[in-house]
Amino acid sequence: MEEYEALYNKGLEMLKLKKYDDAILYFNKALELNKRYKEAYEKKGDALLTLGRTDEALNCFTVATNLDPDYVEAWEKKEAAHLLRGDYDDAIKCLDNITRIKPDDERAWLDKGSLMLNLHRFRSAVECFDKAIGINPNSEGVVKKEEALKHIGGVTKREVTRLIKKICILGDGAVGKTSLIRRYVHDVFDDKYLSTIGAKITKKVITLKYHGAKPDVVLTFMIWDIAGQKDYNNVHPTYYQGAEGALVVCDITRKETLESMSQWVESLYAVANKVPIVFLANKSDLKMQAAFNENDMKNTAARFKIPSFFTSAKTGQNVEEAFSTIGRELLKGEE
Ligand code: G3D
Ligand code: MG
Repeated sequence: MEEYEALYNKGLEMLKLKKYDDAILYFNKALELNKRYKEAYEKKGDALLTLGRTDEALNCFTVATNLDPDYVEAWEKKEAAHLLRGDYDDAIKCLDNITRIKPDDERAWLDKGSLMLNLHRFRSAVECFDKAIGINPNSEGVVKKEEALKHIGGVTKREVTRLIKKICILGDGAVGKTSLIRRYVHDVFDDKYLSTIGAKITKKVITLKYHGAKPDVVLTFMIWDIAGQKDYNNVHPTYYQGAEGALVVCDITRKETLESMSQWVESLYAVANKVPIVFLANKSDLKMQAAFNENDMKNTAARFKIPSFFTSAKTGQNVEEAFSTIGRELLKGEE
């Protein structure tokens, strides 16, 4: 093995241990020995992104895509970084490259179409969905295209406000955090970002309609899933940095998961001030095995003046409501 590869592997190990600064040092050393080491740029970008150093991360991904214009993972991460900054046009340029590299990938066209749809670029959205349908006639692009076509012709384009918000999903292990995100984000499911560092960012764009009373709001959630951390003592503070809201989840079949909710709140508040939170008592489909009741949940939530829901990632109960509630709470800060 070449020395730069050994250094790169060291960097990967540091990422796994969540020692992001050390990881960056190793990637830098590897890059000193091999200036064209695109993987090292990409992984260094991951570490920087986790540390909230989005601009520097963006530089790394840009170097990686310059070194290899067909480096699809780097384009995908660059897209995520642009979305974090709210640079939609730059994100679209990344998607253009992804569909150039993978012209037969239905998912890539659906992703691009969904972003276009949410940006109210309906004609471009239709073109993307047509591509997806060309690859797979039963594609979900069929329904999406209908949706885009409804807006073309007749409908005057309304003004919209665009916002991007980072939210974290917290709670003890196995309460259903990842399942809730999967249930919620069924259309655009991008869980490939940052898989090397035990965090996943999933994006979801929603439109909050005000029926002409004021501009509609296109809200992009960047949902950070705290993967692999079993309790609040093990979470790296960078996960919380820049978070503007959170969902704190417990499992109705295990009372101890309810009891640790306040600690999750405290550990978030310590880094991200008093951002809006919604409490979720998940697995509500398992009523027979419930270890606490609605009052216990309300009491815990009332202590922090936090809204609460009983949800089920399995049946979908209250999942949309939970996310739209945190969405509306986030917007209160904008008005
Ligand atoms: P986590 O991300 O909080 O660690 P996961 O939790 O989303 O990985 O879920 C942990 C387990 O709980 C999974 O079971 C998942 O299927 C299950 N689960 C999540 N939400 C619900 C729910 O609402 N109802 C029921 N009945 N089960 C749920 P496995 O067996 O795959 O580990
Ligand atoms: Mg999980």
